[in-house]
Parts: sequence; C-alpha cells; structure tokens
Amino acid sequence: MDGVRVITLDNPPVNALSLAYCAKLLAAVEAAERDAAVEAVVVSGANGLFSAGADVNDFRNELPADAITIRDVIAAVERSGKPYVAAIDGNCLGGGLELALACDYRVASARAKLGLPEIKLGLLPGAGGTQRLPRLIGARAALEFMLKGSSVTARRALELGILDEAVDGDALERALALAATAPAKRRLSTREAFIGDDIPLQAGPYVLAQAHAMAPPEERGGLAAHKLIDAVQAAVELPFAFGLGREARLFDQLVRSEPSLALRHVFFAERELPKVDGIDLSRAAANAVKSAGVVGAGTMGSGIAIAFAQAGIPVVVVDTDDDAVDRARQTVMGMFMYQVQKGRLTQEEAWQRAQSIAFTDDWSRLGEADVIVEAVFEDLDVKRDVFRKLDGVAKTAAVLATNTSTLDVDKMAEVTKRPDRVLGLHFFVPANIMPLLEVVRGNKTSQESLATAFRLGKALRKKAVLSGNAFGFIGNRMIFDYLGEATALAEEGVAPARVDAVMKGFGFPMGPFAMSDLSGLDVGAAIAKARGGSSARTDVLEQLVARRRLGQKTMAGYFKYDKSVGKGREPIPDPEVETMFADAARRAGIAPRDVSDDEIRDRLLRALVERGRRLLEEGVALRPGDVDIVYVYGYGFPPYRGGPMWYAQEVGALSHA
Ligand code: T1G
Repeated sequence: MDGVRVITLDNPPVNALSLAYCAKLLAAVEAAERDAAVEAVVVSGANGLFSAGADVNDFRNELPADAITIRDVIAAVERSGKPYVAAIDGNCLGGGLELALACDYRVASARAKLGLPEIKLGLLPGAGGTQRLPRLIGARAALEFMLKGSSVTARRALELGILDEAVDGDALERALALAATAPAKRRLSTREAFIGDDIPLQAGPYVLAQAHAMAPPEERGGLAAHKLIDAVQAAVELPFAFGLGREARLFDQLVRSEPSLALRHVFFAERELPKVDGIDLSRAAANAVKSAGVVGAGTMGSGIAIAFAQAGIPVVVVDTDDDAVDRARQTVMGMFMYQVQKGRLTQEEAWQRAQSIAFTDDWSRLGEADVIVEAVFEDLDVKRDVFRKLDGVAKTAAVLATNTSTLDVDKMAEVTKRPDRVLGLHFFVPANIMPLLEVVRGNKTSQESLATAFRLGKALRKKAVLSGNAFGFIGNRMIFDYLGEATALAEEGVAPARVDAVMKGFGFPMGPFAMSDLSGLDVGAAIAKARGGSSARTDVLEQLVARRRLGQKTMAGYFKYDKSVGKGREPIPDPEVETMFADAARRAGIAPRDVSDDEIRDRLLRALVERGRRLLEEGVALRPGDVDIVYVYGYGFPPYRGGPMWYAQEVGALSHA
C-alpha cells in the first residue's frame, strides 16, 4: 500500500525480542519516522506468530548500560507522529503484546492467541503493559488478565477490548487497509486509567486491596503478583510517565528475585527435556500417532484413554472384564460431562470425544494403533503375557508401552520380536490430568521409538521426561527415600501432622503422610516388600495395613478421615497413630528427640536431593533440570523454588539436615 511501511518481526523460532533484535527494530522504527513517504506503519510477525515477547535469556545477566530493549522500541513508537497498526497472527505474548499495545490499532486473525504470561516467570509485564492495559480495558480486567497470565483467543481479546478487530481472513491484509486510511493516532499513554466499565474510580483502592487479598503470600509464590498489583495501582494513581518508572523499578526487583530465577530455570529445563544424546527428540524422525490402544480399563487405563481422547487421538480400550468396562465407560462420560459443566467443552465436543474411545474385548481391534499402552495389574508375569499377545496383533510400526511404575521394561521387551519398539510410558494418577510423563528407555529401545514417545507427550500436553530403566524410575525412586525420612522423623517422636505441616509451609500442596494416605498404604507396603523390605526401623506401616487402615480409601491411614470434613479428604491427626509410632520406637530403642521445623524440612529435602544426585550419577536421570521437572510437575514441589536440585544448589540450605 502506498505510504504504509510494514515492519516484520522476524527472529526465528519465536520472534523473541532479544536485545540484539531490538536494536534492529529500533533502527527500523526510526527509519520509518524519518521517511517522509511513510504515512503509517504496520507491525506484523513472521514464522507463524507475532512474538513470544522478550528473550528470557537476556535476564540472566545485568543489562549492559547501552542495551536497547523493548522499552526503547516502544518509546520510539510512542514518539512517532505516524499511526501504527499491529497485525497479529499466532502467538502474541509478553513484550510482543506490549509492543502491540503501544500501537494505535490492533487487528488479529481468528487463530491468534494473546497473553501477558510474565507472572509465570515470576515477573510482571515490564515494557508498559501494567500501565497501558488498565487504560485500555480497565484496572480490574487488566489485573485478572495479567495475574492469570494465560493466553486468550482473538475472539476473547476482542470482547475484552484488547483488539480493535478479529478477522477470519488475513490480519496483515486488514491491517494494511486500516493503515491506508491513516487512522487518527490514539495512544493509550494519553488516556486515563479506569477501574472498569461502570465502576467508579473511587472503587480503585477496594479492587486493588481485593487483588492483594486473593494473591498468595509473597513468601509462598505471590511476590510477583503483589508487585504487579502495585504497578497497576501506579497506573490508576500516577501520570503515565511516573507509572512507567514505578513499573520499571518493580520489574527490576522481580528479575533478581529467587522465585523468578527458579521459575525461569523451570521454563528452560522444560525445553531441555527432549534433548537426548545431542538430538532434539521433539524434532527427530518419529511415527505420527493417529490412533492408540490401551490394554486394561481400570483407573489408569481409563485415565490414559481420556488423555488420548482429549488430544483428539481415537483410542481402543481392550478389557475382558465387563464390570471394569462399565466402570470405565461411566468414568469417561463423567469426565467429559464435568468439562461441559465447567464450560470447557460443548455438549457436542464432549460427545465426540467420548465416542472416540471404543471399548472391546477383541484384541484384534488394536491392529491399527500406532501406540499401545498396557495398564494392567502391576505383576510382571501378567504384563509379559500382555506383551506376547500385543506382539501378535499390533502392526509392525506400533510402539508398545508399559505404564508400569516399578517393573523392569526390558523383561517385557524380551518376550516380543520388537524390543526396539518397547518402552515405558509412566503416567501419574489421574492420567488425564497430571502433567508428568516418564518415558522409560529399555536397553533396546530405538531413538525413533523415543522420538514417537516425546512427540506423543507433546500431543497429550504432558511434560515428557526420559528415565533409565531402573526401579522406580526417577520420581517414585526419590519418593521412597522422602517417605522413609518422614517415617524416621515420626519414629523420633515428630507427629505426622507436624511433618506434613512443615512441608505444606514449604509450599507442597500436601505433606508426605497425607500423600501416602492418598496413594494407599497397601501400595506403599507392597512396593517396600517387592524391594526386599522396608527401610523403616519400625513396623508401623505394616501394622496399619494389617488393621486395614489403608489411607483415604478406608477413611483411615496415618490420619483419620471424616465425610463431614473436607468431603472425607481432609487429614485429621490421629493420636492412636502417634502412640503406635511411640510404642514401636520404644521397642526399637529409638529415643524421642526435639526436632526443629528447619531440621524436618531439610532432612526431607536432602532425602530427595541425595537420591536425585545418585540417579544422575547412575544415568537414570539425564540432567538436574529433568529431576526438577519431575518433582515440580509430578509431586507438587513448589515451582517458585525451582525443584529439589535447583533449591539445594541455589539456596544451598539443608544445613539443618
Ligand atoms: N525467550 C527465549 N526463548 C524462548 C522464548 C522466550 N520468550 N519463548 C520460546 N523460546 C524458545 C524455547 O526455549 C525453545 O528453544 C524455542 O523457543 C521454541 O519454544 C518485557 C519481560 C511462544 C508459546 O513467557 O510460551 O516478555 O528449545 O518449545 O511449544 O514484559 O515458547 O528450540 O532451543 O516453547 O511452539 C514472556 C514463552 C517473556 C512466552 C511457543 N513470554 N514462550 O511454544 O515452542 S518475558 C513468554 C512460550 C517478557 C516483557 C517481559 C512458547 C510459545 P529451543 P517452545 P512452542
């Protein structure tokens, strides 16, 4: 279009607005300003997206004094005498959206996704987002958008008022047409911030106070939230330039904070996961998974089937037990109807997904599956039988996976003619919700099979972590030591409720004893037995199992449970169990002692860290970051503390252990 200059963000793979790239961008904005033939500017993105925002790598070090950042680019757009139109396609995140907010108009394609996810990195939008968004959509909506940090669709962004237009066609084409009419400039910086449609400015303090009240405490992962709210308060109370300065100061406090360093570690550790032996398995040659099979319609099997269905992968579930199949059908329908009630699925989508799960007792129906996961009883002979049968019915290229949590993958591979296509896919209960997936490599598993597993993990929206084929793999192997240390503390006279309270205070959603009650004490006892006996110095666990105190499922385990309290899931301290520990400890000659909270925390964390170090030495885990991802996504380790290995290295505490 005559008179319209297009500036294209093009910095593969995600158009990250790195310092180096911002220098180029600033030059392009200044050139457009100087060129009298340019009457308007359109900013668009190459590589299938607008921009992923600032390059998070740039925050590792102090910024050089002469660094050119997104703020400089945005200030140049701000100063420009010419109208700017943002043409948004694909992801428009963080500093990318802040750049778009500095434009006069924002046009997006229907497939665009917009978000300010900085809070997930322990940061706040530091390039004017906390000042411009409240001037565009109001402080209350801006707080909700930035505190959640999730992306929204173009349609939702239009409803919120972030976009001027959401087009079914090409955003760039529409933006060029809009720019050609040289719309009047309407910079957000010249507007007053408001609280919300028909919410008076006087309600500001209340809205801000409510946001603070709903955010977690600063020491429990809420630091960035509280600083972000302070930045929005500046937008409401101060002139734009002053608010921008306050935002910058708050951002600087966060970028050096421990929670942000930890969260940025998790961000990059997650992206390292598929890199194995120098190959990025997420991009290596792999089989596309167009259809799947599951053997076993129990809790795990139906959860895995739902995970496939949620990813749009049709799945055949084989089980000869009619009762199990009936229960599984109900589980499946219940799950999808729940998502309809939650507004996540339409009735039609739920129906289609439920229909994509076929139940049968006919094994030959697995013949088309690209991946088949067995989730039958945790017994090696039973599983070996399943692999023998699968070897006969599955197509040649199919990957055969076991969902075992403790058994030897090689023992299953050896009964097949395709050990190169056998591996472990260890899902965590509930398999359709828990984000962690351990991919267990057998000694004959091929790279192509591993790549298929990692590709599948991404399709299932799981964090796939490679594990060696050793007892308990990574997560469960570490949890055994963690629970063992918790038992040792109880034997020294520390009440289970106090051990759990200390670990919840550290940031875990539940403590070790409540976790044991949730997974079932009989499960724990059976695994300990399979490993040649428990490491505990007393037999309290065995006593509880003998009395059928198996945990939540029997309304009593280490704690008691009462249906009228927290729907029967709230752990209630039980003096009887504390007496059992005291008696057993006395018989074992263990003297009770005073143990500080710090010692409780450090001994339990040290149990995780020391086992993690051993798993790295043994090659069961590839990197410390992999172990951190396992714990953050599989066991509730607080992400703002980075994971056990990060915490031990960075905080170096554990001094009371
Ligand atoms: N910085 C640096 N590298 C990034 C990056 C980023 N923002 N985003 C992605 N990468 C790398 C990633 O490490 C990987 O590298 C490759 O790109 C592909 O990523 C001032 C302060 C955009 C939805 O938090 O959400 O702006 O492994 O595997 O699955 O206020 O990447 O190839 O070497 O994730 O297609 C805010 C983070 C930054 C967005 C694409 N922005 N990124 O997902 O690919 S802070 C974010 C994502 C900020 C301003 C503030 C996703 C994606 P490698 P990928 P994907």
